[in-house]
Amino acid sequence: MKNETPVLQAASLNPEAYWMPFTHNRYFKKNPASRTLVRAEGAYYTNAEGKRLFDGLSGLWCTPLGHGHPRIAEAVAAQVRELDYVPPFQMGHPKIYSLAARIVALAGGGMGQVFFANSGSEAVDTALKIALAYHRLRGEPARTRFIGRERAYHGVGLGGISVGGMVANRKMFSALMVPGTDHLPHTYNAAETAFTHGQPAWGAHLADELERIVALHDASTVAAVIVEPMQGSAGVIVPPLGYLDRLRSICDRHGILLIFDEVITGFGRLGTAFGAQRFGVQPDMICFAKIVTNGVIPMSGVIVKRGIHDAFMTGPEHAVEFFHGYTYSGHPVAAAAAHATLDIIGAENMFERARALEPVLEKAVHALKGEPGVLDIRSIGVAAAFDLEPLPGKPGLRALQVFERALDAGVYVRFTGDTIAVAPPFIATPAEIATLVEALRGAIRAPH
Ligand code: PXG
Repeated sequence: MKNETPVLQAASLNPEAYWMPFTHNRYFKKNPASRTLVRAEGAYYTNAEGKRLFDGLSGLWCTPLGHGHPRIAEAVAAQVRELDYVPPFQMGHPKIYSLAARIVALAGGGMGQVFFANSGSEAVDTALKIALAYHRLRGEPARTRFIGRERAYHGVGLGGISVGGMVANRKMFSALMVPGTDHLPHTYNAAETAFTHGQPAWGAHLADELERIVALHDASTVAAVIVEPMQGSAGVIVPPLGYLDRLRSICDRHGILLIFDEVITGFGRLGTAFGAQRFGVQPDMICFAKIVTNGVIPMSGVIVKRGIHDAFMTGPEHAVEFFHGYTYSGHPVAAAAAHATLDIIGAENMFERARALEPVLEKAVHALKGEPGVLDIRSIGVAAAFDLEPLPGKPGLRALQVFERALDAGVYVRFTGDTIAVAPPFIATPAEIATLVEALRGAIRAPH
């Protein structure tokens, strides 16, 4: 009986009215059943054909504790009954106070406050606005420029695409870009770093480009530098050894804020609470989202150094200090999901499990070296990616084929361009990692 439900649903699927984000809509809608998910439990999805799929990407990098965790489910249900919504402007609720304190404590390093939003994109745009206002409040209103990086993904807000570095996400919208942004070069160089395990030894010098960019515009015009400590969407581009430290010292030298966009790396993906800790570099602000609620309820935020927050706390006490926020900032149901997520991370030693899984994933995925068309393999934490040689004249098709064959073999992964990325849940077993990678090996080897 239980198995019949998905099959019945498959027959009646009609996604016509649904405009899908970041998806080849027409291709998808020709055959939606295998990619329509109807159930999730632990590390597995079930699709509308009734097939179980290992969740090789933790949803979209966001569900590492596994799906349907009873503790989160109960916390959410109880919160809906007790206090389902609180207006965040001029009102508050206890769970968001304690959540902010927990997140500040996890971040350490002089962080003092959290400003909540709902998506990574909103967190990024919030951080950029904080940076601008901060400099203005401190009497340096000319500091208006932002410096992002090539290949960066900072979401789809107008600020995020301006500092982002993905051409396809920017080219249609150039008229809306935040003026005055500039970009660091990305750190990817296959000739120097292909098949590196973890952080490449080559590339720290690319941080010195920041000196050049700052000199070009003059430091007095630069508000902030924003980078993902590890570029996730671009295909797990791992920072070269010493690179982030150099960015930090250049920012310090010129009074520029350093923002880490930790939407993917926050809350354990690299085996530490934040990438800042993994790489030993302290930013001035951290953007987070995704894992903070194990993906169950949308929530994001910006963690700021106490000094940044305090710069806003001027003027009459009855006046609003920062004209920014969202209807769902600090939503109580999201706060309940986040508390439960942090409880589970503590009770089930999830950061330790992520650290234990790192060498397992690294070894398994690097064993794909030598398979046909595999040009590079990268890995760090519980994340890895490999690049495939594009089919002649058909960029992207090869990775799509690998993705589809992997689905047939019972594993869900991410494809983008001709890159395949995996970010399995922290609850995955070594046997499941082996199955994931062997399914990918079969998918790579199959003729196209
Ligand atoms: N910053 C970073 C670093 C991200 O990875 C965002 C901001 C935007 O978050 P929202 O919640 O607005 O989507 C992200 C999102 C992928 C992939 O395939 C990654 C993301 C989203 C979709 C796909 O790698 N990260």
